[in-house]
Amino acid sequence: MTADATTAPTAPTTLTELRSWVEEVAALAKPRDIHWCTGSDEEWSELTDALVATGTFVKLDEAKKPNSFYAASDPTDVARVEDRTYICSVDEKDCGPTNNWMAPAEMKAIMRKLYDGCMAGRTMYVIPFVMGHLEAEKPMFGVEITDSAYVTASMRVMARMGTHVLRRMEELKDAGEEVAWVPALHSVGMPLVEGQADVKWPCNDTKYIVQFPEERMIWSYGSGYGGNALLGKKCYALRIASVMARDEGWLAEHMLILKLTSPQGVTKYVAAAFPSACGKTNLAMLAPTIPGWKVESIGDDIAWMRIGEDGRLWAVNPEYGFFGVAPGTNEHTNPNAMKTINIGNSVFTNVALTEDGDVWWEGLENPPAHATSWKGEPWTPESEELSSHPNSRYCTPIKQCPILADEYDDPRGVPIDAILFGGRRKTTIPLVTEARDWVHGTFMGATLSSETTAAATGAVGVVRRDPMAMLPFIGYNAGDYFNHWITVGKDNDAAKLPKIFYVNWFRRDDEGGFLWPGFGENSRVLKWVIERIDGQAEAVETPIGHVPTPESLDIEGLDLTPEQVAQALAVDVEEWKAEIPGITEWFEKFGEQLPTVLWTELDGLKARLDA
Ligand code: GTP
Ligand code: SPV
Ligand code: MN
Repeated sequence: MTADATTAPTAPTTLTELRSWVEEVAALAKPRDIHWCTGSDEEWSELTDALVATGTFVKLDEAKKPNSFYAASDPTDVARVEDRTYICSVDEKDCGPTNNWMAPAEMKAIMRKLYDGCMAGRTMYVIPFVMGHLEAEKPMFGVEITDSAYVTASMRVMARMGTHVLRRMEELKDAGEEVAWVPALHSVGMPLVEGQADVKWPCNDTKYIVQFPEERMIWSYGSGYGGNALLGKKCYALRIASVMARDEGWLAEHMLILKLTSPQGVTKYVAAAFPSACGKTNLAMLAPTIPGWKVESIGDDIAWMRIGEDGRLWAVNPEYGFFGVAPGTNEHTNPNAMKTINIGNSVFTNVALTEDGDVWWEGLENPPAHATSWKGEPWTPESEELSSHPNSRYCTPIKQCPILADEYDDPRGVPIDAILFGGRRKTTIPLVTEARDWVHGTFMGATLSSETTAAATGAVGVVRRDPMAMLPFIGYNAGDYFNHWITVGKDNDAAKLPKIFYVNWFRRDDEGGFLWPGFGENSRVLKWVIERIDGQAEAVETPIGHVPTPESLDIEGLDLTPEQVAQALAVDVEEWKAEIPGITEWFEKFGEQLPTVLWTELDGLKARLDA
């Protein structure tokens, strides 16, 4: 349904607040027209046709990747912009030392100026969506307004959206319920004057990714890239949802969710938090190398977890698609991701385009003799430059995943047995460590460290603290967030809560090679984790927690020497002593806000290392 901006009152909804918000935004941004998204197949075709016409999309070969499209971004708009991301809480203290802050009124004044006329010459899309299940007890609605057809098409893959969501909101309202929804405003920030030709990837050098936590509102400007522009994902499902979760006693986390079934048919559910580009998607879709074990996927990036009536921690994946890192994905590392994307209905951004209408990226099998790089330049395997940006992505429907667990569709979610924290560290952190208890596990999460990746702009490979892999996504004071984790442990029956582990797939040997083969072989670590939970596997107690005895980790058929395994598992007291000043400095940032039990954990660690 398309209406002239000035006729917005004919908006196809009885939700008066939504209508007035859309009118208000249209009056400010002055789009050429307004399109209320239905989510239909026809709409997808119209959108993708239009994107092909403007050159944003290239349609891929129908036989190779049905109904799929290639896009290359502006080379300056390739990743999340953490330095342009703000938590505009009313009180600066609620933003905390790890986020950027500006007073809400000040930020709104700046952004209103930017939004004034910013959609000129463009269509304004209104996208009603729900994160999580429409049948949830309290559906988590949102409405994104965007002037980007690329964002609209991508939102259709990543979130449940369209008329059926709008109708559900209206139904609930008609039934007398209060229908809350998160207004999420996005513009690429590139108005078109009369007669001005569009560019393939409109964006603006000025970027703002802004969360107003008290108002549960998102304003984004200047970028078309995933995490900056698909506002249901990081902005809502993590930054805003983490604030809701704090207020309501649940957890919104940067975690994959997987279902693991043993050869005996025993099922367990695992959630794992690794920083961006550190292995969540790969673990979520893991193809086990050990006989008889089975992994099924539930989510690859975000988990919403609530304590159930049974006292256990139940997790749902609020998303509807995968927005996965392309480079490194292949038939060996992630066969299930390959199957998912090969079904089609996908968008590939900043990879290489081959001459036969397919996509390619570093790490994929069969390099093409010639291709067009993500920068639009001719590329061959001899080229010095990469064919694909390191943060190039595929955007693909989760329903196409051949190992999607049935439980994905259950609004109650799944009861989590184990939580894994992990990062990318060349040294120090062993392959796997079990926490002694919830507080110790919270300490592990709070001190999680990882080398930075291309998923965010800025230097790559720099070790930084990334608590619970949530550093860029905690919508409030990280000290309060640690406290929230401690409280969840205190208020609930420890025996029913998940056990916490810390993993590192990225430790290196003296030659710089990975000590652990990773990917499907990580099933061996999952097996040990499950056996620990069931009281079957042995462990050695070390100053940092329990690590596997050499015999307890199943390495049958693994192409590693016992020395290599020992190196992967080693706890080097000197290396750990060297971590202490960094952890101390990290904790000091939070002042009064840091739970004292975390200082106690640090003191305990120091004492054990000195013993
Ligand atoms: P985001 O989508 O940014 O949140 O990333 P993610 O955590 O889902 O990471 P993903 O699974 O996409 O992996 C990112 C990169 O790490 C890819 O290049 C993978 O090939 C690589 N990787 C994933 N798992 C492993 C592993 O077990 N070992 C090694 N060496 N590399 C891995
Ligand atoms: C991440 O960076 O953690 C991602 C990609 O999952 S984005 O959606 O861009 O945040
Ligand atoms: Mn992520």
